[in-house]
Amino acid sequence: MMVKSSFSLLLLLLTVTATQAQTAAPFDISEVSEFDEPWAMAFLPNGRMLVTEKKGRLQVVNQEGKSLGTIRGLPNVDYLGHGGLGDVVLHPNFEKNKLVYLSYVEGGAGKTRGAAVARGTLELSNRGGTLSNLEIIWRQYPKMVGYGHYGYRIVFDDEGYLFISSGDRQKFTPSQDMQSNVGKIVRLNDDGSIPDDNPFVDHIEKDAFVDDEGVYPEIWSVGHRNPLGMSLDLDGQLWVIEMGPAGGDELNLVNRGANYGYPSVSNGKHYDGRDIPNHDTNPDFKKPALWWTPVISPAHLMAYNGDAFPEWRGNLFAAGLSSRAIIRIELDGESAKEADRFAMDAPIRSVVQGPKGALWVLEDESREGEGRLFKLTPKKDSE
Ligand SMILES: [Ca+2]
Repeated sequence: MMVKSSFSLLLLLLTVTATQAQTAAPFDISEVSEFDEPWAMAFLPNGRMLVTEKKGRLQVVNQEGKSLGTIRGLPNVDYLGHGGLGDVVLHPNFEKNKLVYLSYVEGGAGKTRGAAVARGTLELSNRGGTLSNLEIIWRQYPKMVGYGHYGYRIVFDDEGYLFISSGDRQKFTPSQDMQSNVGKIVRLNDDGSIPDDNPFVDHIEKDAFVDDEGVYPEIWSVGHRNPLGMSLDLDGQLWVIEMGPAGGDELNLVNRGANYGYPSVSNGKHYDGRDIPNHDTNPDFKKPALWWTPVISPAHLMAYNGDAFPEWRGNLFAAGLSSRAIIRIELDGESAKEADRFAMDAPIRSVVQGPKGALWVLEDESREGEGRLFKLTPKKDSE
């Protein structure tokens, strides 16, 4: 009897909780499709989507969720741990040049591996398509043993420069090492060459990969941990969201040449319990605009400018893994605050704005590798 009433109470509580979560979110959720460990997605001009799967498959999908085939001609992907096939981004001038950029993990000597970015020319067909003229335009250096913290998000800015987030490979100190591009944000021209006005480019001979002082001229900012989300806001400012250690997830406004402090400072602790000084202790390091303890485990970042949710224009949306949520962030110049946390009851890998302003959301691999694709549209109900 006791057990039964407790069970009823639990059911009631669960129902109330679920109802509250749904009432709080001003959208309806429809399940569109399902993928094998999906990681990223990009909309094509024709309204179809490219969806990456970590094991190395790039699918073409229509808005009803039907797979129209896969893209052939992809680079060899080293699939293990956090890594495999990662981000997919269209060149800003895609309609003319058909260039698609992919990030992925590349195996090296021994058991080393590292992130890489390649681009190729996309030709679509009835059964998917092909990527030709594949060229690798960037590599993490040096390659390292281990299979975590690649980062490897790709963003183009309004001037056509290419930013890549490069995670610390769970090795800590490379994030402050100027002879490595690990734990950095890098800035490149669209062909992988180095812009003349990068912050650490002063002394290099043109086209040299490393300058006289060993500083990597591709580096744009320093001291990042695992920057899994990166986005421009509607004013053209670059934001990066990164997982902290135990505590201290960060949203950072990325400034040219700035140092974000990892592993010298963090608002979290090391997993083994050792303390890390807070950002406040050292003014040489730029503090996060927003940080989270307990962590949200951010996996993606997107700025919204659509019509479906006009009140959200200019907001950032973060995908939350351990928080199993979508986090809405309001910006005011260089400051940021969490405005909403929409419970999704699933670890969220990616949030992308679709053609009519709907939010398209990828679930992380959670049920035997499968991750669902959801579409979020304005709530149709009473009112
Ligand atoms: Ca930091």
